[in-house]
Amino acid sequence: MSSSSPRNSFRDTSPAGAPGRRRSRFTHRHLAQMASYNTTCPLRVVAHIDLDCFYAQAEMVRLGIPEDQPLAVQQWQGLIAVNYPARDFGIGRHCTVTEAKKLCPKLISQHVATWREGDVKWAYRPDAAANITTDKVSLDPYRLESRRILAVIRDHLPSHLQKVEKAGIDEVFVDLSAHVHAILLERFPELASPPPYDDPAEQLPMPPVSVLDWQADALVDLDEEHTEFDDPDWDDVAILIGSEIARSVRTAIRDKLRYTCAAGIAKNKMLSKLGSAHKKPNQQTVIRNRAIRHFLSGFKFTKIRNLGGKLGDEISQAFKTEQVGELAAVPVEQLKRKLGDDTGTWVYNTIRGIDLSEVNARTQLKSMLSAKSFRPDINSIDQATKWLRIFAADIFSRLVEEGVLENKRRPRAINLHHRQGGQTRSRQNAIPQGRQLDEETLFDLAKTLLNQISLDGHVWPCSNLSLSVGGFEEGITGNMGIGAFLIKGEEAQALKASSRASVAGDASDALHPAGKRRRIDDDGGGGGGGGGGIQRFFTRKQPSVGLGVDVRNNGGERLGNPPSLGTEMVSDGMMDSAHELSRGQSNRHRTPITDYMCRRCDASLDSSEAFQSHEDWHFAKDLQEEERVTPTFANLQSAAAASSGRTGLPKTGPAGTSAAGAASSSKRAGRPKKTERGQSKLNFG
Ligand code: TTP
Ligand code: CA
Ligand code: CA
Repeated sequence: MSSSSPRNSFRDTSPAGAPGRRRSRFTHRHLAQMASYNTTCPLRVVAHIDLDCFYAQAEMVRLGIPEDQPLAVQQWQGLIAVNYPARDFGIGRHCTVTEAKKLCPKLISQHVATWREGDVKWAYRPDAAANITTDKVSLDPYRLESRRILAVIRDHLPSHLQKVEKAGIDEVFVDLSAHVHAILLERFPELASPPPYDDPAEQLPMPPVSVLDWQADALVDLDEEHTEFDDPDWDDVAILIGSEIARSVRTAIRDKLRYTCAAGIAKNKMLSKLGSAHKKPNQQTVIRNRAIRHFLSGFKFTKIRNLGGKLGDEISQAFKTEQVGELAAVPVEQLKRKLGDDTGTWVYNTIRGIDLSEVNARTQLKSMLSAKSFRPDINSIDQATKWLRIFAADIFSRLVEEGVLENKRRPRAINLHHRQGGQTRSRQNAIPQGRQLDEETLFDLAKTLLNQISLDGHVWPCSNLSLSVGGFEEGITGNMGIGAFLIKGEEAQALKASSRASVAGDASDALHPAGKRRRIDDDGGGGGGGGGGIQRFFTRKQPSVGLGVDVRNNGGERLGNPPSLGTEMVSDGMMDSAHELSRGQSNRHRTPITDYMCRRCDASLDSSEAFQSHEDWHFAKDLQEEERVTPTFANLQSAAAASSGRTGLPKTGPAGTSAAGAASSSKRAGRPKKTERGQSKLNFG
């Protein structure tokens, strides 16, 4: 997009040189921080973009189905995605196909594509639902669409000013800070001049605008003590520009690929994600910094990432509330006393909308997995071999997309996991380097691993098989990638250890150096640093299958499959930072395949959201530790105060519980009544 295109979003209705204008709350340093994606920058702008009813839209686009036609995507007898017209009939993921058809007889229920035993390619088959024993779900069509969408997003943004994180099969975070920074300097040339006295701590001039023309579909109302008569400051302007960019990205996706999506625009990942979920479908929600408190205070904190589950339970018991607004009245010291220092501080910040997690511009896969749970169990090596053929074809077709034929990237390790009732066995092997990797090679390697497993004897019946590859290596040229000679530390050990046998409990041995290994029964708040560690809140599920890769259903989102569904596992590697084979994480997955595991502390998370938020917590904690001298995180209140006016959420509890709250309440008095959102004439001078 051209950052210089004229906009009507700003109108300066101020008399020239209006007297008594205050300076901005932001400094030249804050402005400069935008360009370097500093996560503590109070002018930061992050967007979260999430496709509407993604698999359903993919089928509608593929089949050319009119937008108002109710449609659901079926997997065996269950539904895994439901379009919005079908939702109007009360149809949801919880319905079976039969129930859904009762609710809406004209519903189109399109079964997902499947691989079929003996076939070499996945296909959409009219009889798939009846063939759960011989078919395996293929999510390739959605993965491909996901890539096309990502490509449109990246093409649309200036290549040198983009930071895009694929956060799921149908969603991305985009840190727009540097892009917005460039547009700010272009539209407001006064910002480009050096600070007075060359002092970056000097405040910026106020924006020369008195009206911001928000076109957003949903603009979250301001906090009680803010009104639309308040002057906009640079954070408002920045978020407005971010909103324009998000809108133009959505338009590009719509124009080029016909998909609609929702977006949230705010100052960090957590808020932007809550924003995109706020109004669906095909809308975008803007949460200005001055609206954060209002926005969050209406939430139950259990809806916030990582505050569901055990931690949420503990908090609600300790403080007798589930409301953010009420918890916000609890002083940080009290939170720390009950929850430990780290967690107390983290909770305190999180419910105030503070989230310093970075948008990770990683979009590359770290592992791929293809798996099948058998109903009924399979009983012979012949049957298993047929599945290995499918797994090899499935994985190879994904490797081709990743550029394996051009030697852009190739995996170095292959794993096979076998489950028999409660017992699991796994074998790993190195993938020979130095010659073109092909499907046959993968198949042969898989057969070798299966043979090794079957040497154990008593391996039938088998209830689940999964094949995975990982340890990707970049840009190999020539026959023997130089990378093969440059494998470092843990990775080297992982490869050396290849082909070593492992069974259930010690499955991690084969790929992980002893120092990094964690005991499966290690329940200690270990990673969290003792009593206060957040990890203690995450349930550890008994691991059953050892495998160091991403294990998810249906493209990696949380699962809501009816119990009768065959369990399919696929990986598109989007959570793979946590599962990278070479990183020394716990080498296992667990029977309930809904789990995510943190590579740093072994915490087990039950959704991708929880996982992300858990990673964010680590990040924030690291930051806190790095900055012990001038603590940034715990004491972010000053930064937050700069960006959101002040820190505390509105006091709903006893008076005087929060200094910030007290400060704000005095300001509240005598404010004019709220006016039309965003469009109003703003008062200044
Ligand atoms: P979501 O983004 O959670 O949901 P959605 O895109 O279908 O609907 P919304 O408009 O509310 O965002 O998931 C993205 C896709 O992931 C979804 O289309 C199908 C798949 N998925 C499953 O297969 N099983 C699940 O339990 C969930 C939550 C998603
Ligand atoms: Ca979605
Ligand atoms: Ca999603």
